[in-house]
Amino acid sequence: MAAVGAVSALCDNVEMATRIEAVRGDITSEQVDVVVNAANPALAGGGGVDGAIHRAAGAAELSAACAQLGGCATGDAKLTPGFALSARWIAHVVGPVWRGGGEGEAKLLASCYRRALELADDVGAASIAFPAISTGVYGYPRREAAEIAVATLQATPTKVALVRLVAFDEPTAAIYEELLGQS
Ligand code: AR6
Repeated sequence: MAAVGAVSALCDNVEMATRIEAVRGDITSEQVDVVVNAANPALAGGGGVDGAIHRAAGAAELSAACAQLGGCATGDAKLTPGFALSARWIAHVVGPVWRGGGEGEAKLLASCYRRALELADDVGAASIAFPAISTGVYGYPRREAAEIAVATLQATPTKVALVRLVAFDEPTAAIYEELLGQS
């Protein structure tokens, strides 16, 4: 799917000069240094964006790399090469399963965005693309998740110059655009 309706806004943290853009499309096509994957704690692959990334990166190689990592806690992130993706790296994050909002879901979701940025900084990445973590199979309401994504990315110091929020569906894209002050 082609990216349409690109919007952007400068991060609040202007001295970091981090640009946050929302785009609609398939994250596996992103031309960035780091693609973020919405994985599961076993890093075992799955459906949704995880399945798409495994297929595009090369399922055999990526699964073998993931198997070396010993899983990943909810709210944390782990890095593998991007293999056949244009991206050099994949940051596998594990978002929280939505259980009504009273079980620390917001903090865990924010942690995913922070940890992925930290790993991107560790490898000197200039650009990173995020899917709407937890808003598919894991059931996080898309508006609440988007608010956490944007607020966390705006508040987290990073050397990453470009952050792309990749929405797979139009309602998510519209929420990102609204939150970033674009139309
Ligand atoms: N590009 C960008 N976004 C996508 C793509 C794509 N190619 N495909 C789906 N999305 P989900 P979760 C969107 O379910 O909720 C997996 O089985 C999708 O529309 O992929 O964090 C894992 O292995 C939604 O907005 O991730 C875990 O078991 C967003 O990506 C579990 O699902 C996230 O949906 C993780 O669930």
